[in-house]
Amino acid sequence: MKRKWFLWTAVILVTAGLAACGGKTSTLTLPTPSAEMSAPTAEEATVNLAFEGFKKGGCGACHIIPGVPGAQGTLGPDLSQIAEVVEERLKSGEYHGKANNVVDYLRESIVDPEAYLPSDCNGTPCQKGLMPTNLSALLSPAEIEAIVQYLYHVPEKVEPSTPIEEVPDSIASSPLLTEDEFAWAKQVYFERCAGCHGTLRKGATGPALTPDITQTKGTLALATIIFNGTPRGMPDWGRQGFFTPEQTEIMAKFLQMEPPSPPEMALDQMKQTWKVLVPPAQRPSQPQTRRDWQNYFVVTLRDAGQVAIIDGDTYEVVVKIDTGYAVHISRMSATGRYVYVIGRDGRLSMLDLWSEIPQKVAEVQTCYDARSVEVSKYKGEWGDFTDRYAIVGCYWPPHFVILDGQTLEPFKIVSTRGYTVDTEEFHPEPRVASIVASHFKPEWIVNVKEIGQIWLVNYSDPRNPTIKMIEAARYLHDGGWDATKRYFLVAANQSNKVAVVDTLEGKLVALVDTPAVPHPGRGANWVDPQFGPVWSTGHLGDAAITSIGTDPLGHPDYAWKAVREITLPGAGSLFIKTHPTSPWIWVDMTLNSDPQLARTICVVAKAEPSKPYKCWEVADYGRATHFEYNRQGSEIWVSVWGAADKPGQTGEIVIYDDRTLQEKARIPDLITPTGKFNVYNTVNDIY
Ligand code: DHE
Repeated sequence: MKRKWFLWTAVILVTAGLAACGGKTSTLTLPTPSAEMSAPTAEEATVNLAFEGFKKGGCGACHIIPGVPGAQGTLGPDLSQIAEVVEERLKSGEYHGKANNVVDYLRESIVDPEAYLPSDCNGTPCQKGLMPTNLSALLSPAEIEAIVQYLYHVPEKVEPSTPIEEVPDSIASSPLLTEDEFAWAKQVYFERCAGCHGTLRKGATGPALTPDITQTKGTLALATIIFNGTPRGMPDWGRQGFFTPEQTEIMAKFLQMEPPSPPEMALDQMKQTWKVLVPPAQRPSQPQTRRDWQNYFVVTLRDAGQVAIIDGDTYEVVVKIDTGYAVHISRMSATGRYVYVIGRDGRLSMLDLWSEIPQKVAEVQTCYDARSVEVSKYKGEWGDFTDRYAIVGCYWPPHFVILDGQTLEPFKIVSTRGYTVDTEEFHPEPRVASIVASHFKPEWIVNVKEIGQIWLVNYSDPRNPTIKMIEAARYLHDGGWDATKRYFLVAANQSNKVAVVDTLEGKLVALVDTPAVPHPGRGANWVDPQFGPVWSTGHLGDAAITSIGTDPLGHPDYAWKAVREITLPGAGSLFIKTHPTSPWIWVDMTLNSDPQLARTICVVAKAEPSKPYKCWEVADYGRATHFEYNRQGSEIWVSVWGAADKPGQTGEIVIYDDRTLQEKARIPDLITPTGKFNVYNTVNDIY
């Protein structure tokens, strides 16, 4: 494999701002293309050189730059009127770099992009580390000057006199990857990228990456984004050390090829993987442990392919159990006795917490890629379904599977392929996102991401389930109950909406507009001093917490409206949490591209919720992610998500006293802990 260091140095003009020279005084006129084959004028030469520079740097992948083919990126600021923006910024006194005028500012933003970080990059604060810092090595001085001149005089429409290629590499017609490279990229895409962009790359949490889109960006621009990440949640795979520059380039090329279609999975294939390790008759009839098993925390050790069961009273790791690749979540049976753990590889493990030492009692694989699992919880006039069934929601193949809750025998597959909510177009990959069990009926609320439908699946006759399909909005992802557990609120993340379903009436009650890419986890329920009961979510794409009124009877004016926005130091939030007895709301910024913000958490005081009360870094490495309370609601646990191959920095859990915010303990040396699920709180949907 050839080394190409240039890839990670590519240009993203994210921080372009500028200095005060008191307005544009130059008279340079940018040329339009000349039909004659004469030598280019000096102005045409500048434009040509600028275009070469933009192309080399892949600037258009992140910026809108008028006149530059394909420059429609929205990750960085729109550069259409950058000179004016910079001029204002210089006048306002906000700027504190070294430049004295607009031209110097533009140059500085390319050669020393971190000299000054503007406070507004497309609605979010500009992040350190996003704009590559070594562009001066990539671009010639003449190209930099040409870019500066171009941006200073940005024309409405201008084209170079020498046409530049819009599609850098026609990879689809002449593949540039070896078989080994292709196989590597296919596997790694599936493991790391498909979750957000879709197996068929049609986009969801992340944008679509089909060849018609990726080929216009080109290898360099794609590689830049893959290596450096974006402030809206795309991880910086290169900077984190997951991809070398060479691997980044391979992935960028792979993305310009047609996506390979993975295989389906039938019931008999699932059954071949099914194992009952301890049959129900051989399991204890009452808890064999003297520990408070309802205060166990089931902790995902993501890169170890394990979960750790940790005693919430003593902080001891009771046992680590092998589960599946990159375990995603765990959910408890209605009684709390069983834990169902789902891995990204679609492997479902069932653990029995009543054994003296918790142990795995059954396992099965129901798909190649999965994120969600839930159980039957209903007990009432339609029957007692506690601990009877489980359901796994798959990403690939796009289906859900119903299983026996005691043995994990799979017996029913339901495809989720169908038609999108807005355009009624067939979608080949509508993936199953969050699933919750209704408290009012024998029903699961199944969120079908790409088609934007919320399915109410009645499991009273699970081999012949009835399904009510509720139209919501595209890219349904994660969500949680309101405090009464009647309304389910789910993020339609790329639609920038939260959908609210009334599970008693079985209907959509609202689609609430929010800032970019809401990501609540299960959200946080609390009582706002001004607006009454609310449910809150953080956002991947915006530095905000949004609170939605949830009390249609007591506070009808605020119900199902976004009533409050709290500003955080940065975007990239994954999880938010509170407890009914807590004075605080806790929030992370896990996917912020600034490493310090990624390990910073904030608390907001419920009594004074206009801004965060306090923010702090929980460790000097890794990312802070996901919160969970102990059973009593007196402590909150936060994960430090480190790197499996860095001894001493693999990860840990930090435990805080929820009243004083003082750190109480650390559980060190865990391999990449992410989600933590307290048995009592998960069974009772406390958040
Ligand atoms: Fe998650 C919940 C999907 C990335 C940790 N995640 C969920 C749910 C879905 C989902 C659909 C809701 C399950 C439910 O409630 O039934 N997650 C996805 C993705 O598609 C995505 C964006 C990309 C991917 O490839 O997986 C993604 N998730 C992540 C992570 O990177 C996290 C931080 C670490 C990891 O596991 O890789 C992560 N997701 C979690 C956690 C929850 C979760 C801890 C449960 C939160 C809760 O409190 O219930």
